[in-house]
Amino acid sequence: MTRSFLSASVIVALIAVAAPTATHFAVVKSTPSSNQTVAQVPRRIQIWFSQVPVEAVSQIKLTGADKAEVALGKVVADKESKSIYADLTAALRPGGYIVSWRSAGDDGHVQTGEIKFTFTPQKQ
Ligand SMILES: [Cu+2]
Repeated sequence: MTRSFLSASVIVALIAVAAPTATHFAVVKSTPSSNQTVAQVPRRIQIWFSQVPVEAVSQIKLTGADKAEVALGKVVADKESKSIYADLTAALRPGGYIVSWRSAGDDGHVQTGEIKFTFTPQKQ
């Protein structure tokens, strides 16, 4: 076996492994968006995915810079828009926040991720 044949085989194998990931359950967009600075408290945290999210395993958690969890309303999975969302009922202090989400798509594999945003109220 020549070296070039071997590396070609390795590349083919890597593509074969990587291919299913391309169609995997993934975040399409969110509000707030990743690394966004918002001037007003968002009324709702919403994350859109590439597949219909499974409500039973869907979670949204919001934590502040002090690691304190911010209360959110019930997490809803919307089939039509392929999104999950939760309404924000509490007031936010200015600062950095992390949205931690958990959900699954067609193959049922639970995925997790984080979306960071910053709340900087506009000075009056
Ligand atoms: Cu999967």
